[in-house]
Amino acid sequence: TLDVFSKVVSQADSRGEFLSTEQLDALTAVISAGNKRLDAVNRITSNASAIVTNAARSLFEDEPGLIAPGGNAYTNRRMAACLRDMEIILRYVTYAALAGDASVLDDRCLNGLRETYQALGTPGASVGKGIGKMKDAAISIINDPNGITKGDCSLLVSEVASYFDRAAAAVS
Ligand code: PEB
Repeated sequence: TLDVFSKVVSQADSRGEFLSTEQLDALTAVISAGNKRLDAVNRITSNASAIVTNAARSLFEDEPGLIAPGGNAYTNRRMAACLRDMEIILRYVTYAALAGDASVLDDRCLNGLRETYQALGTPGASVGKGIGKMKDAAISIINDPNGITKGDCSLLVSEVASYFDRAAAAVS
């Protein structure tokens, strides 16, 4: 299959014409949407450890039972597993955001995760809450106008939000 650039070339060539202004404008829009996407993914990626740590801290503040004796995140080993899980989920969300497609998130991260948590006695609803906190942090980082000309990112933001929602729904 041809990418959008090759497609436009082949359409113009079949008419024996130069590329039209409309075609060039449409390709400019493709690039600009891609730049927004890369910027958003880069922002999440370079803030990943802060996003994970702050979300976990806030989750444990809301649900102190998780880190008290008997809680699923009690002991350093389980705390480490919990932070790692949140990092894994955030990583797959960034993959989906880059690809513009949830299938890598579904197939390689979410598939069977609910059952894994049930088997481990890990409260899925709490994982879901942690994911929601990562979502809020990621969105405010994407929307931060600092250092860039602020454009309309609403479509991209709702797409990225949908990947977090999808992950939370898969375990809650
Ligand atoms: C999923 N998580 C855990 C395990 C697995 C996953 C497979 C068991 C094996 C292990 O401990 O490493 N692994 C993880 C994942 C992928 C993967 C997402 C995707 C590709 O391969 N406990 C809490 C919080 C929550 C938590 C609510 C937010 O109380 C997580 C963090 N996950 C948690 C904990 C464990 C775990 C394992 C605490 C350890 C549980 C235990 O060993 O008792």
